[in-house]
Amino acid sequence: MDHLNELVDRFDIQGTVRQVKPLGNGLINDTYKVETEGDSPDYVLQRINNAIFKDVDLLQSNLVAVTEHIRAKLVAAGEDDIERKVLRFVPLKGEDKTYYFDGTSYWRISVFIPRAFVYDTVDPKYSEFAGEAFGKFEDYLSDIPRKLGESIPDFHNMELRARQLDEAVAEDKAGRLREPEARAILEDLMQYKEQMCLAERLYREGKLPKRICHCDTKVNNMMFDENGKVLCVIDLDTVMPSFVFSDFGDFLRTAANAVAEDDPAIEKVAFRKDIFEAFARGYLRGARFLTPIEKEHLPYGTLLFPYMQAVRFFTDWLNGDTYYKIKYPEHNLVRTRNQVALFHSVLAHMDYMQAFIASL
Ligand code: GN1
Ligand code: MG
Repeated sequence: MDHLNELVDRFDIQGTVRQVKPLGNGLINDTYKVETEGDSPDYVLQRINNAIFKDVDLLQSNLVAVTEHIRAKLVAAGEDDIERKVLRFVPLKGEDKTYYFDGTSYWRISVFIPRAFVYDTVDPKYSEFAGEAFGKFEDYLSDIPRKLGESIPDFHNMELRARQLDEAVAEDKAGRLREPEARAILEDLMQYKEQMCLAERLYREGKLPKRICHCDTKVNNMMFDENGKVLCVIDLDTVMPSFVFSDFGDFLRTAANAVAEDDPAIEKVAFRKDIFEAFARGYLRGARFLTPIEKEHLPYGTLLFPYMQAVRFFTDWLNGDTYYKIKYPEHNLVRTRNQVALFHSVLAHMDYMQAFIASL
């Protein structure tokens, strides 16, 4: 039996394993599909990226708390097909723990959701479904009794991201600030720093709440059924307390950009109003708990995420590419240019977005 099969055998799964094979193309964790014989469920085996998620115990106890809470809500609402609507993590044989440390890596297993589809881009119709599903996801978790930890501390804290940029600039480890373009990008970003750190200030003033958010609301972190209806929100590693802007803004950062986040053709970068309007409509239907200050600042949240991502990509560029996987030497610079362009496109839509949100 090879190592993967041995790992699977530690977990309390049903059925007999037929094969273990690579699944998907995630950038953070390594993922495998575990196929079993006959009618037993299949499973997903993952190696948890322990360099990014340093406290695996906290991470897994967040995931169990979140999925159990959502499952209880679905049961209470009398939903059918619940096993396809929320992930289930499998404990080790004879233990409550849902992860295994093999001396080098941390592993976990969840039940594979059959007949489900994942997409990388959305049209307005799917954007509205996604908005409602992410809004509902936060709504389900708005009364979770267990206090969740931050699986990546201060993950979406703009003040921290700005500080990390300041440090990268001070050190200029890769000598890249010599380039006039890098200095121009820096100057541009710095102009908006105070404005973009608004959420942390409102929080300190007691005006803005933190809630349990998904914090990685990409279109491809959601599964659809065979009829195009949202089944289930996945990729829950970053579920943690944050501002609702995390989920609203990060979705639109990827879905409402006319091109991919690393497309070098920055003249094609544009904020898509049709995707924004559909997503906002769905989200406001799902996120029934929103306070007026949260709703009013959704346009700010839409602007914040291209900004934060530009800062993060640029910081990594200055640091010599140590965080994000790159496919070619200038990848982080190309990503930065793209996100800066998106930021400016969103900025030009602030009044429009405010009017639209107020109309809902
Ligand atoms: C990372 O690997 P992926 O694409 O799920 C990052 C996100 C960034 C994103 C930018 C843990 O997510 O915050 O928005 O890259 N995740 C982490 O593409 O840092
Ligand atoms: Mg992901």
